[in-house]
Amino acid sequence: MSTSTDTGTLRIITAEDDHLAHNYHPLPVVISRGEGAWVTDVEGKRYLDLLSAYSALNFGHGHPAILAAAREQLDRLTLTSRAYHNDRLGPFAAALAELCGKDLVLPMNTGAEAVETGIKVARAWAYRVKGVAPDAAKIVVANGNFHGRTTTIVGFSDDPVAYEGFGPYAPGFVHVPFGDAAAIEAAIDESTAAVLIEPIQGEAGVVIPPEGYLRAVRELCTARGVLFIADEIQSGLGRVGTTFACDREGVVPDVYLLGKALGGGILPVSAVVANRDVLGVIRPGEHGSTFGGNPLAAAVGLQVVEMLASGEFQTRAAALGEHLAARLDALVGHGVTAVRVAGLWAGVDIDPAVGTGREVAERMLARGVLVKDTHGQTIRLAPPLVVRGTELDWAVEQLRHVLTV
Ligand code: IF1
Repeated sequence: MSTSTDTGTLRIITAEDDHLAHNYHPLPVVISRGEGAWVTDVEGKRYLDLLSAYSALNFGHGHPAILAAAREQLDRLTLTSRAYHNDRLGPFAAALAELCGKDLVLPMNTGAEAVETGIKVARAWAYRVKGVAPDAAKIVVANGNFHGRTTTIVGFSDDPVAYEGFGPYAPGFVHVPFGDAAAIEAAIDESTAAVLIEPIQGEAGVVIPPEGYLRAVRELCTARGVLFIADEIQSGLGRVGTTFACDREGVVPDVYLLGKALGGGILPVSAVVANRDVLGVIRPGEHGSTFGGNPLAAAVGLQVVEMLASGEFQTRAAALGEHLAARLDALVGHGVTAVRVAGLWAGVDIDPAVGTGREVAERMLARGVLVKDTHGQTIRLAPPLVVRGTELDWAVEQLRHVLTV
């Protein structure tokens, strides 16, 4: 970040105040270009991007194969609405269904739309297949969850910053502690439609459940006739060293909620993926969106799925994640109180004696590294999966420095 008073950075940030709602508190940097794991600001300063737009940039800024797919489609056809077929959606749906080992795909745009769609599908399945009494379906959710920003979703958040002032809230959600399968077992009853969890909680600070938790949830849902819905919008698509975070325990949920990186870092692409006995409950005209399944999204999404099919990004994330974990672990007791790492995804808890997560993020910004704080003392690291080991080493070295100021 430049320190001069009349720089492009400060002028642009100041000008934003005239016309931009204050629903964020961004770090004081104005990014203008991106390539791979690096971005450049309006002053020409380069930063290593360790946020990847919250894992929407798993393949880095401007991945050539994804850009090529987007450019080719931009010149052909970008939008038809689902009032008609287009020649890109079918191949995308087939490839994504195969990646997930499922029958059907319902394409949407944002992650929150995928979550809302998952809630509607679970409720419709409960009434039309399971036989739950009308309007009585309940969904078990975890404390510390983050599933998006719609009023329904924030209504089952336990973070006051997310829900306060946005009531009244949709009923039908039951809260349990994250990582406690016995609590889920106790919460399930005859009106339970589904269990909706992030396999690893992102916004909570990369909170990894105890080994065996996902298997226990899978077994419980199977035994009790309840849908296991995995929100893999942030944890999925290579981030944790496997295609999905559920793969870490060899677990297949009934429903995958996908988003973020599915759009290749170019445009919003999300999807709900499940077998026909679940997604088949949705009838024509009951759900959709103007842009859901548009040809441009499908072309980009197909390219992303093809890139994941080989497993190279997952293998890379797993190997580099071990590399990163070893270096972050060495910081524990030296300004860091705890580290959690899954693939190329880390939550680092900062010792309050050093400062807050935001203060560390600001110091890292000054040293050319973009990280994001979450919930006070934690910073989250999520580099693009194309990052190099030497770049991770350099970034951790910058962190070591800012922890000792
Ligand atoms: C913001 C948080 C992360 C998600 C999971 C659904 C969604 C998200 C597991 C909704 C979105 C984003 C939203 C973005 C910041 C970021 C975020 F800090 F908000 F909580 F990553 F942790 N499920 N997460 O992580 O997807 O509708 O945004 O496409 O709202 O500031 P979306």
